[in-house]
Amino acid sequence: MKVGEAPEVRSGYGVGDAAVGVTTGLVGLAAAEVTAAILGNRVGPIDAVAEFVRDLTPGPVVEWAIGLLGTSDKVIVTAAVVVGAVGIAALGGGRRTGPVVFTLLGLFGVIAALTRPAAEDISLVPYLVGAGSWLLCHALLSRRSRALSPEQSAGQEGSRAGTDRRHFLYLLGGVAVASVVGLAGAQWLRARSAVEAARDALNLGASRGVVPDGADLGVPGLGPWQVPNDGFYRIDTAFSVPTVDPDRWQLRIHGMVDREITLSFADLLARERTEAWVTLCCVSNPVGGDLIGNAWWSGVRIAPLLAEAGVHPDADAVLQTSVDGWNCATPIEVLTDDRDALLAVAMNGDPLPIEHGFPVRAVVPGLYGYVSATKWVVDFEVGRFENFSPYWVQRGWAMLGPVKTQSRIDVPRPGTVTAGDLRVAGVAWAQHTGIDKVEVRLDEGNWATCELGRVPSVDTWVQWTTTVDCAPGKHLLTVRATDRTGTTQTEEVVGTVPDGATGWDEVFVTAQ
Ligand SMILES: Nc1nc2c(c(=O)[nH]1)N[C@H]1C(S)=C(S)[C@@H](COP(=O)(O)O)O[C@H]1N2
Ligand SMILES: [Mo]
Repeated sequence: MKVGEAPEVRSGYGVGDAAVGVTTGLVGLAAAEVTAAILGNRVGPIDAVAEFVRDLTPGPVVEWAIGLLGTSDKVIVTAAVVVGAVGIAALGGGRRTGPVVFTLLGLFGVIAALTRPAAEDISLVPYLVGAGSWLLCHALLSRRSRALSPEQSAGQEGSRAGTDRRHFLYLLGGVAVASVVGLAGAQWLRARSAVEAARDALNLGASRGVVPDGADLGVPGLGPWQVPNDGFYRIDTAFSVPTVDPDRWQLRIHGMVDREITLSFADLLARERTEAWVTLCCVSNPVGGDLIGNAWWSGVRIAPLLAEAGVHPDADAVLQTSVDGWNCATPIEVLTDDRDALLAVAMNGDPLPIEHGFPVRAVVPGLYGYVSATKWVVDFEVGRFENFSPYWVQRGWAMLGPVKTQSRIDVPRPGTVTAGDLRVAGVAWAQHTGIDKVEVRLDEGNWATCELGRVPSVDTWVQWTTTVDCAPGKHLLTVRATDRTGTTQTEEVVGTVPDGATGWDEVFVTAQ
């Protein structure tokens, strides 16, 4: 033993030891946080320590810090606890220092947990897992580190010892990175479950939406006229879905206005509520595609809010920004005319699903989502199109995105059908213009006018159906819609970039 200890005494506490300490520190923190997140503990070890430290800090200092950090306080405090713990852990890489440092850190965590006001709700399992990981990881890494120390490998061939030491550093780096990923994952999981709990606790008093008589034709194979939330298409650029606490949500309306307005979620809920059927669709929807859905939205009309703010006469656009930085520009005109352009809080009677923009998103009838339907919306800047460069416009899409009149065949699916009377059905849409007529033709035959479902307004899609006489053999079914301006959708095939696809939807069938 004496011989083994000698090098540590001679070389003192080196960078290698500190690296072992830091890596060990991260491993234990990550293990504890991941355990707490999986167990669904509301307060994790990092939060408990942050609160403990806060309670030990003089009140004025805490107030000063909150004022300084503002709304990013949570992230900064979490980072500060991690940095603090890892800083102390850096002293624990040595063979003698390790057990002392990590036992003390573990005890500190447990004391923090036990002194929380809701201590009985806090499980100590994460702390045990964390401290256990610390001691185990320290034992493994410090032994390996000592074996590779210059003194120990003095007898070995130089290059061999160098390679081993390099591999050990890679190992430390890899473990540290994995731990940081684990920590981030745990924080995300916790934020997500906190927001889910807040969402579950909300009672918005939104109605569920009664499907108008005759809107849903009930044709087998044709999807429902009202699309349920869990079947609604989803498009966004978010790698991890933003989790916004409704109590902290704010919308700021500013820019070319007489009076800046900042609304809280409670402010929004206190305003007059509007509910409407609105069909939302994506500019990236190819002809025949399914990036479209129809729902019952409950929210607050945007027009009166803009009127209160006092939009300057020379402003022509609102730059809407999401909490995740995504943005889009919407014409003032469509936000202030008589259509139901909403800040929606509920979708089909439930608070917005997190994926669909909880707690607040915009819904604007008649425009593609990429220029109007901002999820997790937090900012409205009133201004001019010429000064805005929104997310998708930067990437080659058009500044203006009115929905193009379209129709889709859903029944039959391509393939084999029974010869004779063939049921054909689908949907057509021209939001805020309305569908006047849908026609179907078999091969190069005459266009047959279809039966249309009833709709509550011009803002939703329309179901349509008809039967065609289908002789045995191969056939092509084609659909086209005419909107209420009398315009029949163009046969010209164009792709989705820059402002939406055109062309007629077709289905090949073989009748037997
Ligand atoms: N924050 C944010 N909002 C967004 C997007 C986005 O990427 N980020 N995508 C838009 C696009 S392109 C569409 S088509 C609609 C889709 O809404 P949904 O996912 O609820 O169907 O959201 C819009 N709102
Ligand atoms: Mo979209």
